[in-house]
Amino acid sequence: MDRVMPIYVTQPGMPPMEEFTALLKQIWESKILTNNGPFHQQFEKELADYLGVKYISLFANGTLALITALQTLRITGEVITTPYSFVATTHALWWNNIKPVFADIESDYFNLDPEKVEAAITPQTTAILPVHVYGNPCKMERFQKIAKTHNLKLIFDAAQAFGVKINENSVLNFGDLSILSFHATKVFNTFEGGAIVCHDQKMKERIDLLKNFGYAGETTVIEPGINAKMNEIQAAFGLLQLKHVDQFVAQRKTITELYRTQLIDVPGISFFKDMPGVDQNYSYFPILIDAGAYGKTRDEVYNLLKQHNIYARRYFYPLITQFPTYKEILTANPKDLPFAEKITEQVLCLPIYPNLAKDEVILICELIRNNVRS
Ligand code: T4K
Repeated sequence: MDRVMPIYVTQPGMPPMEEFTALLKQIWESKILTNNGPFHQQFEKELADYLGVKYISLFANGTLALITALQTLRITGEVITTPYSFVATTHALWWNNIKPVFADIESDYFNLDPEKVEAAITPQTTAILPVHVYGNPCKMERFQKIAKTHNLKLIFDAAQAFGVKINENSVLNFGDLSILSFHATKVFNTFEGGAIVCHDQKMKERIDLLKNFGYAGETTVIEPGINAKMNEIQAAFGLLQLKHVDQFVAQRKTITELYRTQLIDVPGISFFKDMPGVDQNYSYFPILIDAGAYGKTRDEVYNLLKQHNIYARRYFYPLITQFPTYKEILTANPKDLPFAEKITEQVLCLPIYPNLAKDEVILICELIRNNVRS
């Protein structure tokens, strides 16, 4: 270990502290801490404008947003989703007593494969839950068509896709609902936080009820909702973050471009190109390590970086289907997920965050370059 300061896979972008303390003062004075307070209302409005969506409902975190999204649409039975995601995607189904059914991912951007989804539909299928992995949009129009043909609901897990647009239209405008995460590790954070995006006022009212115990007035409970509200401190922080997020994304883009130029000719290392027509958010920088061509395995590279106090992460390894919790209850046959099984063994997400220094990126790339067949 030769670095004193560790480099983690990410580090949150933060506004200047004095901007935040000014807002905290207002919270101390008003004593409104939560339950749709003034910062919550303002953030909801400004966030919808920023993202280019009609209706948004703020949440305490992305997992509660996803659990509530499924409740909102009254999903039951079986839902087809991806094994290549953060476990929260499937946990949200589990918490709703819904059986996850897994289909394989595509070879280009590792998102759920629409053709594999269509082949997996049964009479028990009620919905499709794709994920925009690393913020790269999945084939949304294709999924919309499949959902329409088979009369299924469509929820996008857009936890990693804050601000992403395709042909200048937010990815959040597709499907029945989309959820976002504003966790500390995301491009846009409110410490913890999340949201559901929907397309009409009635749906928003239902979501707002469900995240507040199902309360519709002092003495009326419509149905057993949950407490999933965002508080005033998160909302105030979010308002400030909106002023800085464009700069955070621009800094991430610069880092992405530097990685690409530094790693372009390393045998056995590959990475994504920008998707045509897409405004990316550069949330992750995943590389694939082909052990045959590179001469070392992904885990050897992961450990080499660790020895230098650099903490890359294997998002997403293991696959959700490989966790004992799911392995035991699933009917998924690993042979049905050959591409996901391959990618999970090769992927490594390199550090990327707004303040990551150029020389740190170069050091990481030199370690990877010098390690090849050494
Ligand atoms: N769906 C998808 C597709 C998701 O990716 C996620 C979350 C969700 C749903 C659920 O949304 P939330 O309920 O979380 O809002 C992280 C995050 O906890 C998780 O939010 C995220 N996905 C997932 C991909 O990654 P870990 O266990 O890898 O995080 P952790 O604590 O190891 O953090 C990574 C590094 O970041 C640390 O080594 C240091 C740095 N860090 C982390 C935190 C928390 C900081 O510098 N400051 C911090 O406060 O899961």
